[in-house]
Amino acid sequence: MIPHLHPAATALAHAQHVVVITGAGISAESGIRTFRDTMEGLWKDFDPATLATPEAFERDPATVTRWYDWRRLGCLTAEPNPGHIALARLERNLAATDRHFTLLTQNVDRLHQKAGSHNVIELHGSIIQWRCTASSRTTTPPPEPFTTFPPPSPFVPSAILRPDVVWFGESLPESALDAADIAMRSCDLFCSIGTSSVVYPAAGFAELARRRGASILEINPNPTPLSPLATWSLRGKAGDLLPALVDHALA
Ligand code: BV8
Repeated sequence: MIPHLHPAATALAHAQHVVVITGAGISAESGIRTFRDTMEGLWKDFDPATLATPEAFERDPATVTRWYDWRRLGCLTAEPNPGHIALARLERNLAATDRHFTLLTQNVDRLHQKAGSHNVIELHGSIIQWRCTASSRTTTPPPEPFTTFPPPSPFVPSAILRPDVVWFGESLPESALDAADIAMRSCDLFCSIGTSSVVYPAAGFAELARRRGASILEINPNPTPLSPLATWSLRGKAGDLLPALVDHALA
């Protein structure tokens, strides 16, 4: 028993609607670098915040699609870790006891779905899916590298494909925002896991939950701007703390 988990585990055991938001940190233990980790290797001279923009894509679609294809292939071969698996277990248990669970993710790697999570709202889209720049039709490319950059669209001869993610300066999908809004209305426990809590509007959900009187649990090895506002801010890795927390909550 990890004593400092106890009050958070009790809250998890009694919550009626748990809303979880995850960031790149929950996928770190699956070998996927976080968004603000220093870039290394091929991409060490690039800054994700500038590459993840429509302007960069406009200026240099070959480099941007090469970077996303490299990340896409890493996501396809990555496996969910105990943190992802604990959240899928928690969702199953809450559903079985007539309670609610909503998973908001900023991640584009689809590891939550691979771990068995069902009610997943992808706030920033998915790198596994790509979109035609002319028709906006989407396709899931096969699990091998593109052969030309930027990749041609299979739908419109003159168009190209882009990753179906939300770039900086782009709006989040209306459907995702609407689903998140509905979940936040009845949320009584909000868990922020593995995110630096600096990107909006995603980082605003924790503040909204707090204003509405929900308890806030944060799991992160490092402090974030959310930490001083959280009811409990647990310093540690998602892959270590989440399984222990869910074990105690479901015991
Ligand atoms: C928009 C997809 C408006 C692509 C990403 C206020 C309101 C609205 C917008 C803004 C605003 N203020 C500023 C903005 C603009 C901007 C923004 O927020 N900028 C920030 C930097 C200030 N927001 C936007 O542009 C958004 N769009 O609002 O549009 C609009 C309105 C009208 C019309 C047009 C437009 C769009 C934002 C989405 C951008 N896309 N990703 C891709 O993946 O390439 S964001 C990017 O940051 C990531 O992908 C991720 O989704 C997001 C957050 O990062 P984290 O997931 O937190 O990752 P990070 O590396 O930062 O942190 C990892 C954490 O894990 C760390 O804390 C670490 O300690 C922890 N950790 C490490 N190991 C572990 C761990 N935790 C647990 N366990 C471990 N083992």
